[in-house]
Amino acid sequence: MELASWRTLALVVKKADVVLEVLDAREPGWTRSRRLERMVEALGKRLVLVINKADLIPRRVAEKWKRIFENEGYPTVYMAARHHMGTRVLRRTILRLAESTPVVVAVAGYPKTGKSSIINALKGKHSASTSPVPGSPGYTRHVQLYRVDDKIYILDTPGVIPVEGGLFERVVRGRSPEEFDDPVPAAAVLIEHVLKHNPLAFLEAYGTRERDPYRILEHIALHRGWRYKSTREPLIEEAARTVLRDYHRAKIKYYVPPEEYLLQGRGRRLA
Ligand SMILES: Nc1nc2c(ncn2[C@@H]2O[C@H](COP(=O)(O)OP(=O)(O)O)[C@@H](O)[C@H]2O)c(=O)[nH]1
Ligand SMILES: [Mg+2]
Repeated sequence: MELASWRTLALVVKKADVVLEVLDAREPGWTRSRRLERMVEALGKRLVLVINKADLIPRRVAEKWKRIFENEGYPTVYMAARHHMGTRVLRRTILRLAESTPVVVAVAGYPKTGKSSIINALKGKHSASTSPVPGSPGYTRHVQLYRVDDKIYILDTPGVIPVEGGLFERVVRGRSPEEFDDPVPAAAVLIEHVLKHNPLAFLEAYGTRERDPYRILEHIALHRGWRYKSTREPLIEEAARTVLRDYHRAKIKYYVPPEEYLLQGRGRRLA
């Protein structure tokens, strides 16, 4: 299980030279954490912003996010870790920042942004053949250091940012569906937001043309035969949990125009 606390996160950051802050390409603004960035800077480590799940957004949009973040002074890459795309550029960026080699890399971010996928992508397809570095001092059984190549070592324990914020923020920052008292308002907020940016998102994901969040949840529940035993009403709570889960499994596609992020001012959008 991934334990999310700022203390654990700090322990991971302290062990690294370079920290990758993993963002969801659909919501790079909301999945950034100023608090993590300040911590990395305060501890004297180098930061790379990694826009992951870039296969879900147009390339020109990914390029635009990259330019915006680089203008803020952060080295930025975009990638699709699940498809092992972008790892070469990521490795090059890590090496460019390394003050000496081997460089130790930590992967941090909100839950479900793709930290484990990035660690696996860096380890390579033949991760069975990559072995932990034996006898590396200060590394317990739980925190292992993997050798990616001669120059790059990676911590196999991701740094998980604790999920905070309002309902919408908690949703896109990966709070798990089970952790919401009522998953229905959480899913409704997400659905409304997604529809604003991609009116076809739920047609593509669930085959429904409905535009009302509750009707979309009803459609999903009825389609899958989820009903209350007593009343036979559609079990929309189950549908809501499904939507929240599917969102993080990258089944729901949309993008936010980066111009919107610039207009709203970065200070307001970052925790
Ligand atoms: N489409 C897409 N899905 C991804 C990508 N990277 C990760 N995912 C999916 O996102 C979900 C969370 O990924 P995971 O690596 O477990 O995230 P973690 O919680 O940050 O470690 C999984 O369902 C992954 O398959 C990506 O680049 N593209
Ligand atoms: Mg993980």
